[in-house]
Amino acid sequence: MSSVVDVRRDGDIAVVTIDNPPVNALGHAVRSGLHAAMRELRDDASVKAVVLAGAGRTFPAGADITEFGNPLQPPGLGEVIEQIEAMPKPVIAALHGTPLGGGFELALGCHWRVAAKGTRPGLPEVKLGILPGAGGTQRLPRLIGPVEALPIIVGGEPIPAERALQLGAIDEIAEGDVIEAAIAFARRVLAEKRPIVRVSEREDKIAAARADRSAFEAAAAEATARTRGLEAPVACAKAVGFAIDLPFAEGLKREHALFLDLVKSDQSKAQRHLFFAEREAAKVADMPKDTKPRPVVRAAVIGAGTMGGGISMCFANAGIPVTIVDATEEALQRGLGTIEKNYGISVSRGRMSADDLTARMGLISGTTDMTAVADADIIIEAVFEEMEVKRDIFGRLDRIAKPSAVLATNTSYLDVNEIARATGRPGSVLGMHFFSPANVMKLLEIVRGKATEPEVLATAIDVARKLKKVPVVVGVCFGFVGNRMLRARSLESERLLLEGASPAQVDRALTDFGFPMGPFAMIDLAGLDIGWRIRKAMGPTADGGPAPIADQLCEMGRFGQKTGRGFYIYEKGARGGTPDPEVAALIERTAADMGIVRREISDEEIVERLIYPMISEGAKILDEGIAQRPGDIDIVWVNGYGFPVRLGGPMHWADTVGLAHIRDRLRHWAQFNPALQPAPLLERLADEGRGFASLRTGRDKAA
Ligand code: 3H9
Repeated sequence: MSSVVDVRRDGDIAVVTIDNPPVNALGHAVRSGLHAAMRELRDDASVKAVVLAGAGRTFPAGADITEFGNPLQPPGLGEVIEQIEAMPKPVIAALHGTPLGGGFELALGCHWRVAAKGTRPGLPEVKLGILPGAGGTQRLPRLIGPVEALPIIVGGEPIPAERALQLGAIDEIAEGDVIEAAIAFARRVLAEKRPIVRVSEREDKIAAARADRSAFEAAAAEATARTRGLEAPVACAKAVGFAIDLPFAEGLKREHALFLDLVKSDQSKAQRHLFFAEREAAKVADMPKDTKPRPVVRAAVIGAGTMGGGISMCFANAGIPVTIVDATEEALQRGLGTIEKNYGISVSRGRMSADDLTARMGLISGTTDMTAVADADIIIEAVFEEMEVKRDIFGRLDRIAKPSAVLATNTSYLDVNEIARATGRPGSVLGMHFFSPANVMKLLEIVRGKATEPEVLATAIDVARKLKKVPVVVGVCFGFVGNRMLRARSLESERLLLEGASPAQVDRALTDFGFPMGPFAMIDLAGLDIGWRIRKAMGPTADGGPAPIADQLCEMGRFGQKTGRGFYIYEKGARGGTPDPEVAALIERTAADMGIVRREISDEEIVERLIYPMISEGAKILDEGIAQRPGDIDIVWVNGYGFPVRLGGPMHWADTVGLAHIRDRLRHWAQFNPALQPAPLLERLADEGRGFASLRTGRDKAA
């Protein structure tokens, strides 16, 4: 018997259990184990029905992604599923956990599906740049209807068991143990002599779409309207169309052909890289294996401003009570008011119920009395960026907080070690750098100080997961990973203006590249005054280097969207900004004053000069150990700054482009600006013909 597929008997019912931790992925051993077990059970006359289940935390969560890219070892998953569907005796899937991708496809090949409470089935393949390639795009539409199947396949989000039941994707939600419930279901099927239901033979749910495709077409257009250059969502919709237009066997063939094309594509490689990189980014190589996070049942946030408010919302959303402390009653009330208003918007858009709003506001309390944080397990400081203010706060927290509390700062560039030294317990201090708006953005840079204890780090990572963030552990330096690389980009973006580009051209080159927003639209949104104040306080190289245009705009009171003017003009009610001739004239004048002769600049040059320096900075960050792996940098940029997912992040993309090419182009630009000299690590890897991926310490899973 296979070591990953167990068969036991319960009277005349056979229970087949897949046991391949951690998520019962359907790798070669599982597929061949299933294949052999099903053949035996088919031929065993004493077996009247079969229950198929997963051991441990879930029914299979999909094909084994680590096998992608290597030649397939038979039997293929599609073959195993067809074999199960063809069984002459009832096969009932007993689902629990997250039956995803190939796991859900396996369940669709069974004749009935019983699910435990809380099961979340789905077809998330699209997020890996592929489509369900083991019959999912052909069976799900036949089971629940193509219009209903479409968003599940194109969107990739798992659905709650209740919704799956409503749609007919599952047949029963079990009250108690799901395997027992599935066995009882099988006995009922046998007693009632119910005919076996093979989804591939069902036509009833696709008949309407066959007669009139218009509802499906409209749903497909809506589902693929905002795909940002991704191929997989379009292929998913196309494959669902095959279910309507083609006989099952033909549709299956076409689905598989699309799957094979996608799995080879650069986009899918990039997305699979991001899948594994996201899981690795929170792992700390030198953390002792037995490190346990401390329990966090109560949180506190210092500062009721935009960041503090957003962070507090994250805790309330996760069901963790949070106390906000601000110096004045007025600031506190304003902050609490903003939070309530933000939740109100969610309610009015139907994303949240009024009861939820009451419940979440009930978890948030405010005070001007710092001693209220005494019982908090984690305290996050989110006041403005001034070292002295932060040191003062941490000194006070040190006297008030309980000994086991984690003390975190949300600074975006200040020295976490220096902040830690303001306390008598630097081991309890670290950075938790949220991105704005904190209640929306997924990224969380967890900044490990020199003294941060492993347990404290583990607690921050655990809290990040509870807040549904994507944590990336980074080291201390100016701007950490994200803002330090952004700085390399900002430095060049103003130079491009002076040399001949317009803000609109620079922004368009980057949105064409795949960013949701260009650098100047982004500064206008964030406010030009932030960088201006930093440059004034810390010298012109502090924030993105000298910025003569931005500085002059600020002196004119043009702080961006909030003042209606920045690099662009913002008319009331208009969505984006429009170019401003006054800004164009200012740029020309400044260039002339600086003796710069303006010239035609190509979009290609813009991309090279904005993104290659970021990559070079990324190489320095790796060399210094600020980031542990190139994939960590990719996760920061994809989740915090909108780097296009289809390119897999800056470091992965750099490998695709080729490091030798990037080195050569940076050397070329360095003739005009020595700061663009390629980083030593980039030089070395390029000389050796290697990519950043070769630096990975873990096994190269996503290859
Ligand atoms: C597919 O099915 C294609 C078919 O349509 C067609 C075939 C022909 N394979 O996320 P976690 C690892 S495509 C290999 O930390 P959680 C993961 O790397 C697949 N490994 O746990 C991690 O390893 P490590 C469609 C996998 O509880 C460990 O398991 N399915 C796979 O937060 C724990 O994972 C999907 O896209 C896999 N399929 O979340 C589902 N899945 O410990 C992908 C996980 O070494 N998986 N691992 O870092 C998920 O979404 C989440 O892992 C899941 C659990 C929700 C299941």
